[in-house]
Amino acid sequence: MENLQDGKQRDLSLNRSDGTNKYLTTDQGVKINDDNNSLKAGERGPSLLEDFILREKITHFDHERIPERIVHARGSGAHGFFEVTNPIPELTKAGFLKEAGLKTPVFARFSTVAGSRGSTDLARDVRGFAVKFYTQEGIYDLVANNIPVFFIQDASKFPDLVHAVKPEPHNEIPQAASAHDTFWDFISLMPESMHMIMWIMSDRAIPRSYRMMEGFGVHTFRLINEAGESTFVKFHWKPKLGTHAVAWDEAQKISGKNPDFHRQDLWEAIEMGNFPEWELGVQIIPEEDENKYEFDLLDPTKIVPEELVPVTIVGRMVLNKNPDNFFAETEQIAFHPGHIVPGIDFTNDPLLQGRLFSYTDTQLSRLGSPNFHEIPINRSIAPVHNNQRDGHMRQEINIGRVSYHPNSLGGGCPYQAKIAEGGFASFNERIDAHKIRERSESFNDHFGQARLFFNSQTPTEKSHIVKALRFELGKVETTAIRVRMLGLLSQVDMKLAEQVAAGLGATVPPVLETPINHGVSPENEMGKHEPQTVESSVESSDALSMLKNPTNSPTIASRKVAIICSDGVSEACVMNMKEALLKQDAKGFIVAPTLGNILTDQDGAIAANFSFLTASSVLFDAVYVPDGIGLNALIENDDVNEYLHDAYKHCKVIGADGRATAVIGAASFAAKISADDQGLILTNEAATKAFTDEFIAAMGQHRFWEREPNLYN
Ligand code: HDE
Repeated sequence: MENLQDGKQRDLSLNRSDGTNKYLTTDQGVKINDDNNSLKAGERGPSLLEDFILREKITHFDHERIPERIVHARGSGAHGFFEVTNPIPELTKAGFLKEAGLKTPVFARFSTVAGSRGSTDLARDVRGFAVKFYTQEGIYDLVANNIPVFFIQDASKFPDLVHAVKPEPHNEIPQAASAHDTFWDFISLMPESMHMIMWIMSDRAIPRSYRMMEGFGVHTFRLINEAGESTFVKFHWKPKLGTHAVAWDEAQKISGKNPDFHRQDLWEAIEMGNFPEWELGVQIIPEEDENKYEFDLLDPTKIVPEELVPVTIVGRMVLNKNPDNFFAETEQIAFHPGHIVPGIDFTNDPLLQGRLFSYTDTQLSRLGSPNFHEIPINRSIAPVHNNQRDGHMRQEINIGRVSYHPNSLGGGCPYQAKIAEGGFASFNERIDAHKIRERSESFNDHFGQARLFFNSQTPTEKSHIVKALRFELGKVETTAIRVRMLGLLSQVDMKLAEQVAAGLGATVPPVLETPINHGVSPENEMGKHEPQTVESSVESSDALSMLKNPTNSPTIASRKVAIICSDGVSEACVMNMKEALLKQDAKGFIVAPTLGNILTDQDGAIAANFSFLTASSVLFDAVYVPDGIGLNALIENDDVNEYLHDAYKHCKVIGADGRATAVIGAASFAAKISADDQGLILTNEAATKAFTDEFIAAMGQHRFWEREPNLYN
């Protein structure tokens, strides 16, 4: 049972079974005497059909898999709570946002989009950031992403987008990757995707951790207050640990060394008590400002720059409990942007409107029944009474003869709730329009905010975007697709297009070829839906840059350091570093030539956490080589060289003290080391506090990207 401040509890023991001290039984409760042998006609004879124990076990096994999510198949989740810090009752009547200190249980699931359930966590991809709030007024799902815009403006293009990015249908290659022809073919014909392309080619698409990602509701929603008045709102999650990424080369290597990197990171952080935390913020836009901006609030390819509307923090989310069973909880959880509670409502964003159909529909094929709301992880803590009945795997035993409304035989029950009693009523929006299949002209700007995003990036971030585009388009085999993309990029930033072109051995086409069929009907192809650039009224926005992000704090909590050791290592140095890291809630791990004990310079022993074979520098945030005797063993070790080489290449902090500085001196990159490199902490003294202080302060900077050659200059 989860105890929450407001007294409401979510019964986590529901349907739980741990089997401890219990007999093994069949599904019908019959105790099993022999689970190792099937029933046979004689010792060496054939198996008998009558063996109900064997048949039940195998039948269940044969049906263990359910269809994976069509998108967002790969994900990880955790339980936690949401707590209101700054209530906004004047804007919303939603109970879970109304009262300071009120806690609501949540389950959050983070995911990649394109890959299958077993694919790598480190794919270049948008991340899902879905949160189920078990509120006292019913389930509210905020089904968000870690990028605030989307590829397309209308739901009807979603199946096309997903078909294009998924592995190609003839050979099912490549897995969990957008770097292939069909994806870029589609994108090159869909100029509306250019803003999203900027984000997805940025380091946002390769987060260091789920715990270090922002989350965005993408669409504009509505908040509704007691008086029935509406205010437009954009939702933001801001991570307490800041927003951080890995390097692209690193991401690819992590995918080989530990494809569960993000899953394990989330799991371990929670097990160690480093509970991930986010603030929930809202951008509040009064109804009368609906048409005030140069972009349309209903267009999901646009953000509302924080310079125009600041983010107001309303609460915080803490994830403090891992699931007990991945399948029962993380796999079976069913999110739906249409799960809303009184006080929140939709807008007419045509992408959101399509989503409102899709999610329940997909649960029917994925979970197999309209009763998916009865699965424990999906159950509302608010009581559920209605006349929905029967269906596959129905759990509830409805009592009585009445299953319709209105009725007199059941005394009119269950009865409708008045709005004042908490009954949901949709916002009373006036609609007076023609029935048309059209895109609004206010959605025509495809480049203005792509440019705003690009202009807001630091030189390092721009360089990473160039590199990502060179990689992705470099994997495209069809020249015409590359050229079309260069044309579109030139509309965002000419130098960006030129730098990408240089990496592809191509040139930017002089005229933008208006893509055929770019998401409009044939009548409109060359007419009023020409892609446009509307200059943003904001020139640059720090909130869009990860490196300039004002919410990033220099904490190293939960970061991991590889301490490279061999026999003769200085015990004082190892202890000094480990203790200093622990004080910051970070952790040092001994990595050595083999597992088992390492002998110290004091003839003591330190147990290795990993051998060079079982870990890799890409799995750590920093590398430290402590002083010691016999360090030649490390200098001559190819694995150590690779550790240091990768850490240097991925712009991580590298530290060495005492005689260990010679190990860095012998590393492949030694000749390139610049005196200005603040990420290389080298000192001749051993085990000093000054050294660990400097090392930790440098780790707080996350990475030293200045080491890399800049591709955008
Ligand atoms: Fe989703 N999306 N989506 N999506 N989406 C699904 O629902 C869909 C979109 C998002 O951890 C599916 O249960 C359509 C935007 C997340 O379980 C499916 C459209 C955003 C998750 C579906 C979109 C999202 C999903 C697949 C365009 C960011 C994972 C399995 C109209 C705001 C939730 C499922 C989890 C999952 C449809 C676009 C976020 C098929 C049709 C925009 C985080 O229903």
